[in-house]
Amino acid sequence: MNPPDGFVGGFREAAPYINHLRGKTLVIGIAGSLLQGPPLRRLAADLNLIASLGVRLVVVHGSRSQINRLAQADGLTPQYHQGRRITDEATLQYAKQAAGILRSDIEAALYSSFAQSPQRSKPISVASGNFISAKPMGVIDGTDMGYTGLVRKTDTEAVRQRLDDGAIVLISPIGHTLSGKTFNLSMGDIAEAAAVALQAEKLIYLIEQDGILDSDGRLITNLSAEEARRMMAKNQAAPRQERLLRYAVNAVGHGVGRTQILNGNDDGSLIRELFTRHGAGTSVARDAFVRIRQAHHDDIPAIMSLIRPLEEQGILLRRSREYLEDHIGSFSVLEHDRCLYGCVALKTFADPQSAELACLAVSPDAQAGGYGEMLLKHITDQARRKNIRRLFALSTHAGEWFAERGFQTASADDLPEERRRDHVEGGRNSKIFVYPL
Ligand code: 1C4
Repeated sequence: MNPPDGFVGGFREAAPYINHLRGKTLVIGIAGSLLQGPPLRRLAADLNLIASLGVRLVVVHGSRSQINRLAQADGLTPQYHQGRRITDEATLQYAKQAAGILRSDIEAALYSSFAQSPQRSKPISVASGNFISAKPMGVIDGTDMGYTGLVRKTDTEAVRQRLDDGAIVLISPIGHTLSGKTFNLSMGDIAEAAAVALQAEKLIYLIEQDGILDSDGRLITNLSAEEARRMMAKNQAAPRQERLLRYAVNAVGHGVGRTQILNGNDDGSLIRELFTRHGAGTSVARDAFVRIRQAHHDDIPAIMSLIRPLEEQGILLRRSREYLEDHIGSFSVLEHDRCLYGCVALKTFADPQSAELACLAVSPDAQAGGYGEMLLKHITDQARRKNIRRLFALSTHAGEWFAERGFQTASADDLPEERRRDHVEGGRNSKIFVYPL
């Protein structure tokens, strides 16, 4: 086995994601608090890099913390109703001022990160403009929200034109009405509306927490729209997190592929989310019915009918019913609409740092739809949680599939002792792959 090579492995893992995202539109909403100092410089560098790979970027910036600072400098206390800012005349001026300063700072950061990167002869241009029209929020429960507005419409044609020209589109949280009035909008609203209007591949929110947290403060990595709705119904999310969940659910319910909520202070989180299997933060997906879960004894008949034909073709090892009954705890199954479409097992060894991805199968009628990739991600996440450092896979037919996903070729000598014995005695001559975690 070659020594684990972080760069080569990482590059191989990233390549399919780079190909997939080229030409796709991402809408990225960034909290105002991240848009200064080192976080802004790092984000600008990452945005430049992503745009240079041919990904179409629409960036929406927030301005909450900047508006608060301007108001507080004048001795004013920001007023909120139901978590929304009440915008009076003075606050509207702060909002305009903050938007102008932020736009200029972001442009400067994008420009300077370009200047430090060797890859281009010409900076990626930044297009801003009146892409968003607004309407007043009005009076809520007797409280006049003043110049706080809602998104009326996104000018998708204008945005698409700028994206076609190769620009990064930058949208400020300010909108105008046809009668020429200006309203203070929320970054979250605009990003959601733009993602839906543009039918974006992903809507991403960069915030100051790791993502959506459970009641014990632990990161929830995956939520279906249905699970997110349940969390909101049971008031299990803090108010600001609940708002993000609502945006996420609305967006995926209206055609956006996925919503991702990430920590923008975590250096490289955006790159990890887009170009690694592990991803980052919380992912909210539209499909409420596809899920991977721990297998139960009741699943054994369905697992057997999935794997028997593959065993007969010599693709999978033979596993008796007794074996499955004894080892069902190491199996996970993928189900769609309560039908089983895939399975995988994590086999552990005496060496606690090594494990094997085994018995991976996706039903023939569901192949090439990403289920194999989902099962692989599930098992690498599970292995990481168990502090496993090397994930092996042995295969007679699917070597390319693993190589394309960042696995490296290995030899029998690299396998844990007990697996090496079985491999040699079994005489299957399977190819051996390893994925360093
Ligand atoms: N080789 C290369 N590419 C393949 C491929 C293959 N055999 N099968 C599918 N692909 C490509 C598709 O063409 C598609 O490419 P595209 O169109 O996107 O460019 C892409 O992969 C689809 O990716 P996906 O994420 O949608 O994948 P799924 O189709 O959902 O699932 C499986 C991929 C390989 C899991 C699926 O095709 C399948 O179930 N195949 C039959 C079973 C199989 O080969 N499983 C791999 C087992 S290796 C054994 C054991 O029993 O433990 C043997 C151990 C031993 O000692 O030999 C394992 C691990 O279970 N080992």
